[in-house]
Amino acid sequence: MQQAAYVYKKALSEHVLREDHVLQPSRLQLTYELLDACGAFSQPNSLLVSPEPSGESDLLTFHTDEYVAAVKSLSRGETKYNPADYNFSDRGDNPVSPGMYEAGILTVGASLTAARMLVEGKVPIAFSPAGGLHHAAPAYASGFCVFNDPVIAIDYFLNKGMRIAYVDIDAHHADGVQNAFYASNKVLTISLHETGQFLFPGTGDSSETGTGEGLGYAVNLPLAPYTDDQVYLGAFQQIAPPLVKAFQPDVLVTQLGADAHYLDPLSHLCLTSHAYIEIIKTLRQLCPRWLALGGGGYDLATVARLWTLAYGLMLGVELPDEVPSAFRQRYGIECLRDHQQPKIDAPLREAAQRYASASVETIKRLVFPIHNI
Ligand code: OKP
Ligand code: ZN
Repeated sequence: MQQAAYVYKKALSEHVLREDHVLQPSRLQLTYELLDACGAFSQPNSLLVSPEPSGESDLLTFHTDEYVAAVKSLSRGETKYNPADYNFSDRGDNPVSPGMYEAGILTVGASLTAARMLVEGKVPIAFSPAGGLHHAAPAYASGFCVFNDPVIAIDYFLNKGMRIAYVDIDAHHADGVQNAFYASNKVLTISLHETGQFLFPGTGDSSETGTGEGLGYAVNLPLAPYTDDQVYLGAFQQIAPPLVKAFQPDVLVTQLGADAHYLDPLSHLCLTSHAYIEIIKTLRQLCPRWLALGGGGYDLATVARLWTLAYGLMLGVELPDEVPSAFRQRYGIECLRDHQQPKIDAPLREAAQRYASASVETIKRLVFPIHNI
């Protein structure tokens, strides 16, 4: 049986939010080409799947009728709706762009295709790198996200009666996904991110733990700027595996944003590929069914390297570090793994360690008892 599906087609990379926008979907084509150059798609246990757009009814499991109609209309260049009412603005994070509706339904379609393959038992692992748009709200765009494919995919699993654990390693708080399931004990959300004191969207304090029946089913692990591999992994390993194991999900959904890397221009977290590999290896062992989604990541070469490493691990193969020469010459990416580390002064490192430890202790105090840990 195939081990892992990669759900992607070139059209997902061709949408332009704005010429100078920091989120460049072309990173997805770069990732695809790097994977191809590394031979990932010719592994016998790899399945490359081309997605179709989602239907409008899929969007409506989370988004409002009015918002879907507004995105569709604005996407065509019409002036019936006021962009500002849905958090769109020309120079801001969420510009109105021609074709944004089609790009949105194709992205949601990719994540739903991946989700369906898991439910139908076609593969144990499915990766939708275009997905992971975790900030979109029911009635407005946010943080470069128009439609919230993680929530829509989780809604699909919930409709099959499944319990879902969601782990989000993007540098930004997974506010849209957390809010959607804040009162539910059928979805455990865990977000690790740079503290909202310094980074968009400003939420995700460790005191946010869910409400009502959902109390203890939202988990936040905020981290300080300059958090490095060792500090991150120490915190991650103490929180994510025990909680996911206690919850016993039917499916693990992960958002694998690559913006916690030290070369990323948007966050101040300082991970290398080493931590990223360890995280992926840990996630892989947590659940027999795994929907992996993409997410943030604004240094194009870093995104391509980290997601190539991730899909290699999903296939269970150790991809060679050295990038084949044709690709190296075309794109200047020499190795998949990092061979340099960020230099962090001792006082900053220690402050980051203290911050991480405090977040971990808060979660252990507020959340662990609810799961009998
Ligand atoms: C999306 B993802 C202030 C700047 C905020 C938004 C960042 C969105 C990140 N207007 N920028 O989680 O990587
Ligand atoms: Zn992010």
